[in-house]
Amino acid sequence: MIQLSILKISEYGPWTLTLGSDREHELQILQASLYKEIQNLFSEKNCLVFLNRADEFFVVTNELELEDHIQIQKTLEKLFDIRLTISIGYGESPFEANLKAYEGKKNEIILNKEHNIFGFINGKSNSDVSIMHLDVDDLTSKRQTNSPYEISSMIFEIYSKMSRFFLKKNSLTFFMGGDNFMVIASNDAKNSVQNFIDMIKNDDKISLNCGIGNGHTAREAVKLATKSLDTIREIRDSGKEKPEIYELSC
Ligand SMILES: Nc1nc2c(ncn2[C@@H]2O[C@H](COP(=O)(O)OP(=O)(O)OP(=O)(O)O)[C@@H](O)[C@H]2O)c(=O)[nH]1
Ligand SMILES: [Mg+2]
Repeated sequence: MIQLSILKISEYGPWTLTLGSDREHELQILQASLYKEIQNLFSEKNCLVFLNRADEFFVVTNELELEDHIQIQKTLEKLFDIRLTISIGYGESPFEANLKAYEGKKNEIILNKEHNIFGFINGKSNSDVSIMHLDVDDLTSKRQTNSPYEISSMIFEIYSKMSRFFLKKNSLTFFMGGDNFMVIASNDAKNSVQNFIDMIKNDDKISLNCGIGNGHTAREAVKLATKSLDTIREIRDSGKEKPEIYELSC
């Protein structure tokens, strides 16, 4: 069972207008500061925050209770002028958890009124999460013949395909920076990642490596996914034939 908490800035649109037209730099600074603080607070509790469109945050919050969310909200309320709404959901697949969080907010299922928390809490029961860490094999050599902007365009094209492919498997894909992607994965997604790697190899002539991690908390799963990816690199760099997928469980 995976638990997701979605943090969104409350009434952000109208608030941005109060800053006047010369506001973009301020919004960028606010969004970056918020992200830093939110990642700090949740990672201390063994969660990981995934940045979604810069003003919304998806957090894998396996094993967190309502009280943990209240504590974090209190800290954020002290630090920032703006307020955040938290919608929490859980499910067998990451997409289901996202739907449940969405419904919790839409139907105003209040978990804590004072701190704007809605939805459904799973907490510590039956907590499992799988993360896939995908990365372009040898992006460095592509930089010899492609300019920085061309590389970015290529990366975002892969991101778009990855998001569409894994959404069909009830899974959520996030771009982590550089040539790194993470998928909060269902079993179906893990079972079909070879098909995705083959598709990108055929259509775009790009090789991907995929490390998979399974844990009880997000940080545990992410750590194992990255360790799996690094293991693929170690096998490759030792001169042996590398696997494209490697999986570790706690
Ligand atoms: N988010 C994230 N970014 C990383 C990580 N490791 C490297 N990066 C970023 O990814 C960029 C590309 O680095 P690499 O993937 O190591 O370069 P590469 O030539 O593709 O090498 P291989 O992946 O080993 O084939 C770096 O410049 C960093 O910006 C990571 O674990 N997480
Ligand atoms: Mg790479």
